[in-house]
Amino acid sequence: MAEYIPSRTSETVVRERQKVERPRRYKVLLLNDDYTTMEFVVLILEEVFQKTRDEAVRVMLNVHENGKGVAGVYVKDIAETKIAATHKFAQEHGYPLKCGMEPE
Ligand code: TYC
Repeated sequence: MAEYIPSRTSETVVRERQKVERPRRYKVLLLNDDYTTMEFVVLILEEVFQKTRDEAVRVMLNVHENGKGVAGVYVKDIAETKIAATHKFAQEHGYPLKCGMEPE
């Protein structure tokens, strides 16, 4: 939107107002599988997604029962970093745990 600002002289200064948009956010979705232990998923939710133990157990059980669930909502870079950390941590411990992301 153009904003007309009278200057001290007789000219008129036109300043383009920048549109400041909230960065798009992404849901990080945790996927269920038959091999990763419940305790390990809870640990991931505590360590990577900064959940309390109660929240972590609730999210893990939701994923276990429904096949997938939201571990957290973040801007793109952070979501990607958390997914990479989850996959690395799981792989290092021999678990097939997977997660992905989708726009909020
Ligand atoms: N279904 C797993 C089990 O019974 C537990 C689990 C929960 C695995 C959530 C992955 O994202 C997951 N051991």
